[in-house]
Amino acid sequence: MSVSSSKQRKRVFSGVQPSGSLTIGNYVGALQQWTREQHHYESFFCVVDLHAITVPYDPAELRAKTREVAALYLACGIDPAISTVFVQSHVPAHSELTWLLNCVTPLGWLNRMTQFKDKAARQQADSVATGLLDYPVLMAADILLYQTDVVPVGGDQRQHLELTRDIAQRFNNLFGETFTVPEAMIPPSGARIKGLDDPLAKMSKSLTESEYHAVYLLDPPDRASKKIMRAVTDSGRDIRFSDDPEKAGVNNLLEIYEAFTGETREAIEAHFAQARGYGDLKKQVAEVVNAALQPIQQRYRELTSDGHFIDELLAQGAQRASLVAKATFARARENMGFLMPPD
Ligand code: ATP
Ligand code: LTN
Repeated sequence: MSVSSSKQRKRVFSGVQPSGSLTIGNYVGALQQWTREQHHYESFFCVVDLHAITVPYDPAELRAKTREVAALYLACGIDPAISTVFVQSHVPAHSELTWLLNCVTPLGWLNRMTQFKDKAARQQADSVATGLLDYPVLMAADILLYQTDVVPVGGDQRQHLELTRDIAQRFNNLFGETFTVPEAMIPPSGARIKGLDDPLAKMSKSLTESEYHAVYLLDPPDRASKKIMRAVTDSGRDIRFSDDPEKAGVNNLLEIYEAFTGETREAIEAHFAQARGYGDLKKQVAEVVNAALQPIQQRYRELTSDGHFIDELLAQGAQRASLVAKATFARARENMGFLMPPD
């Protein structure tokens, strides 16, 4: 595959933080879309390690999860022959462009971000890192460096995408046409899978201690089933898609079923009209989830059995990504009035 700094096709860019083990929420919101869209766009899939250090973390865990997340991209179907897979910190232009964008981003725009407010509220006020507030500017740099057209993400990232567009437009107005203004691509259903233990909260890979919150992509089938069988529902029997917060648990299970089977909502409701209560629904959700996870886990084991394969792949990915990122960064720097550095 050839990658050049000028665009032959429309581009996709997206990333996941190595801040924990990937969940079925990450799969539905991100990876499922990526594996489909890589055939239509020139694609860059990044393990965003610089984002994962914006909250307290353990260095050994970061190292292990960075490799694990990269291997899971491939295990879920990202094809390195057609897509570029790399680690954010391997391409220094991500950090460098962030500084330039910081200087065109009004502080008020960052103070409004709900993810910042949520994550900051979980920590002691005097230990919240400046990087947590600045997180969306780093994300904008990720996306804009690749002249990205489309960003496939879950519904929780909509606000960050709007901010990226605002930053790109402001930069282009101030300094001349420099960045493509990207669009978000959010799946119509499953945009926000909820916690199994708390169906009003987003399923997250790092924000809970509860064993029954999330199904992880590497969970063995009995563990995944146990979590799904214990999912919080309500005291009724009606198995239908619904916006009623009382029915959020059943709705979440149905959305998971929908995302993993690709069936229509009408077909799913008709299918479960005969079910004997929520136990039956849960059993069938567990079956479709495990059927999808098994081949992913098998490929993951194969990919990680050779200790160097993933590192080599990431080294190649960083080279390809750097070609594009360097060209955009040079243009941004020049348009902002910096002297080109001596060779
Ligand atoms: P963390 O809990 O560490 O903040 P996270 O689980 O929310 O992380 P991210 O790395 O922030 O995961 O997100 C990676 C991608 O997965 C993003 O596109 C995000 O929108 C998507 N995603 C994360 N959780 C969900 C979810 N529950 N439902 C749908 N998409 C999700
Ligand atoms: N903030 C994103 C992760 C992320 C990302 C990106 C997603 C960082 N940089 C660039 C798409 C494009 C999240 O999902 N929490």
